[in-house]
Amino acid sequence: MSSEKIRFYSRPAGGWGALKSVASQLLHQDIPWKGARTLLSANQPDGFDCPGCAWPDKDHASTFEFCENGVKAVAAEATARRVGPEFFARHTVTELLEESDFFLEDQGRLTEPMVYDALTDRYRPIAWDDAFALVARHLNALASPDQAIFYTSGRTSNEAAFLYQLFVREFGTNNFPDCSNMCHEPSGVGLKQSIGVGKGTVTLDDFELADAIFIFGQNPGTNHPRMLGELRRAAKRGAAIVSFNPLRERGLEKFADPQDPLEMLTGGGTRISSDYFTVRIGGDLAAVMGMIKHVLELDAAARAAGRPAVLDDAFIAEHTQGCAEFVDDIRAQSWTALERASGLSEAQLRKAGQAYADAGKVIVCWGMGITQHRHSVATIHMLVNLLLLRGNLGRPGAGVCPVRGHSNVQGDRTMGIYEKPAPAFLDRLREVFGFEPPREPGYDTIGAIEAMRDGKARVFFGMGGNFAMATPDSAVTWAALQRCELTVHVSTKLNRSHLLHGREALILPCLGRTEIDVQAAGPQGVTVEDSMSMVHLSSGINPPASTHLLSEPAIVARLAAATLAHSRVSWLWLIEDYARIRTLIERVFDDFEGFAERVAVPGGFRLRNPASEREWCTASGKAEFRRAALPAAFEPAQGAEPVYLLATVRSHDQYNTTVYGMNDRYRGVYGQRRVVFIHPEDLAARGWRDGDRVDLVTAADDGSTRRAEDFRLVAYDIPRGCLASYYPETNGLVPLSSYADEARTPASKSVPVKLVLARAGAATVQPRHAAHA
Ligand SMILES: Nc1nc2c(c(=O)[nH]1)N[C@H]1C(S)=C(S)[C@@H](COP(=O)(O)OP(=O)(O)OC[C@H]3O[C@@H](n4cnc5c(=O)[nH]c(N)nc54)[C@H](O)[C@@H]3O)O[C@H]1N2
Ligand SMILES: Nc1nc2c(c(=O)[nH]1)N[C@H]1C(S)=C(S)[C@@H](COP(=O)(O)OP(=O)(O)OC[C@H]3O[C@@H](n4cnc5c(=O)[nH]c(N)nc54)[C@H](O)[C@@H]3O)O[C@H]1N2
Ligand SMILES: [Mo]
Repeated sequence: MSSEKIRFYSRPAGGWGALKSVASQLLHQDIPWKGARTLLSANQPDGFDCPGCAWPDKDHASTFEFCENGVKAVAAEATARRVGPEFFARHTVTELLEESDFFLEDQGRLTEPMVYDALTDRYRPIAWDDAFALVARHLNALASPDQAIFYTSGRTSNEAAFLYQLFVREFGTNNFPDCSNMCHEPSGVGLKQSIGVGKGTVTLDDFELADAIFIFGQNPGTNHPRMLGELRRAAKRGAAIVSFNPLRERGLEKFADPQDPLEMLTGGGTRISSDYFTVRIGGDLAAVMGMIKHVLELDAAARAAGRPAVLDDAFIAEHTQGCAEFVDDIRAQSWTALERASGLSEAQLRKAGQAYADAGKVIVCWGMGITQHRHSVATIHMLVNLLLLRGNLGRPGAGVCPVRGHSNVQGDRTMGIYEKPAPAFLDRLREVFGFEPPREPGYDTIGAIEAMRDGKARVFFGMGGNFAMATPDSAVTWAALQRCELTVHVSTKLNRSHLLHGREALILPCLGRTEIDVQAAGPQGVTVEDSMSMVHLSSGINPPASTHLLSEPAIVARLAAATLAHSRVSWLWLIEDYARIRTLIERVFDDFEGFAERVAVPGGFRLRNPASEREWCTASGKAEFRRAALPAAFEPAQGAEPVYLLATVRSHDQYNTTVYGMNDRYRGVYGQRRVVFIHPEDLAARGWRDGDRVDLVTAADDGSTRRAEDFRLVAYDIPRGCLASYYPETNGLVPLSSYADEARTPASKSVPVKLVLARAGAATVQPRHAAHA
């Protein structure tokens, strides 16, 4: 681990830095170089799907495409480290709570089911059957099935997710909070309203045809490194790549492909973005409105001069509704208001609008910088509006691309992990399985926390993930979890959620996706769906981390068999051969017709996406122009105690709540994570210096004090009034009541905070770091 320092990263993303980082990660996980290649060979036609992210692979059959953070994700699972019963015997839970999140995960893979023993304040081993009996006893003792909560993180396979939702619905509830609630929920909600499908419409082929690719609020160099391959090819053939991001992200600026000998030799790279707009946090809605305003003005001028229109009149007439009112609305916006809200000048907004108008085919991508605000759904509507104006939907080289996070988060939703299931889907479950599924909507993530807090939910079951650290308002959430009668986590690694437990608690260790899963019929594969609706097989190739591990489908099936005395489902028979589960999936979802044959083809198959065929499953039967009010411009309070907007983001060395290391190479941060990026003039305005240490305090008048202590200020190229810091250290600052309208995704990219100088003496002297503006 390197020591604390801040040093501007001047090289392209990727390149030798990436290779070096991989080598040190393998060393750290005690993985020998020899054999590392097979161990890590993700995304091969007959191997496993990379658990790193949901970005697709060309035909899913390409030779190993190098991805630094994919390697880190696989290495973290393939680690030689183990956290077994001896470890738990040595440490009380109270002691472990003192350790960092990095320490907890870094202990290695969980090896045996463990139960909490209140007498000794320790976890001790428990037999699988006893563990299932314990959960069953709690579930069956509840006054109502709605008192139980079933969380899902997004690595769970289609087969496991399908069984899980089936079990929970037969048990009797729709309480399915999932990581999607904190992630791309606004994309699902907004797209469904606008174009009738809550998913992206493009494929990788479209990336080869697009004339312009717009990237809003996404950091692919860190979070979807394989996407840089597509962007690099697009840039090389001259496509415009336009980025909107308050931070200058290295991966969006320049990238050197570790598989390109020339770029590696010369230390050169390919420029990625042709234009980069450092929009104010939360300012994208206004920015896109500004782009549209410019496009409308271009169109009016063209028509007046007798030139061809800029808008696609035929598409608008045939396929959309609401255009006229929408256009009036945008025309009525003043440039001053748009400038204020976006933090960009009229000239910049016009330039971005021009890049859009100049391009024949346009793709719009986005990530968490768009979805984790109060007005996220409105922003997504606006992105769709922009595309609709020139018919950039449902044709080659154009469309929407919400870039998903977890590798099967999209598939989990497809399989029915959703707290508001459609009636038709429930009808189908009833037809196929002969039980009456619950009809009432269940709790989402925010709702689940409130229900536990208020004593309305008593059992928490987590299928993967790290609920305690991923969720907002940590003090409230932690107390809520601790109020439960029983908390259960199906996990691969130790994390804080295991330590903030209910009166009784279980840790159930499972196989990871990279591992061989042997059932009665032999080794099993599972299926996953990537960010572009491609469904394909994934088969583990590594020996399991421990002989005691069960697969996720086996855990669900055995729990269901233990819990449901008169089940209509032959649980244990189903998991003998996962093909049997796929047969059921095929019977429930029409889109999976011929599942077995279609998924056997290398690369798998694409689920139908009506919007990409210009079939609009919306209320009106058309693609809808949707109007949005400009959110009140955030005015940093002047004076002694200014309020800033804080975005909580990922470093280069983490996977969500899993911290792999203390560096964030591309942002020049080494050996530390408690940093806050701030504009140099905002520093100067307070009489502070780069390197000073501060506490962050949420500016909310709800009576609670939310404080995160001792962060190092780092002067950075970020708009004034905006701050960025890492998740999950800052999750305690996000109020539970602050979330996206309609989608209820925590607004973790726009937290109003004040800065307070940390106690004198806490500060350590750091070299001064010039902002690289
Ligand atoms: N290595 C690695 N890969 C991952 C993950 C990981 O943690 N590590 N996580 C996975 C998951 S679950 C997800 S959802 C994705 C997340 O991938 P991303 O969507 O890239 O996630 P973040 O790092 O949270 O933030 C993205 C960007 O939003 C910018 N941003 C912040 N506020 C705003 C704003 O108001 N407007 C705009 N335009 N930009 C803003 C930030 O500067 C940052 O560059 O990655 C997935 N892949
Ligand atoms: N402030 C703030 N909060 C955020 C975000 C943010 O940007 N800012 N991002 C949000 C987003 S986008 C997301 S997706 C959520 C992520 O929330 P989660 O999905 O809940 O969190 P992860 O950190 O991905 O989960 C890590 C744990 O998953 C377990 N695990 C890993 N692989 C497997 C597996 O194969 N099976 C099982 N059963 N368990 C496994 C390990 O035990 C590990 O400790 O966090 C959200 N929270
Ligand atoms: Mo995510």
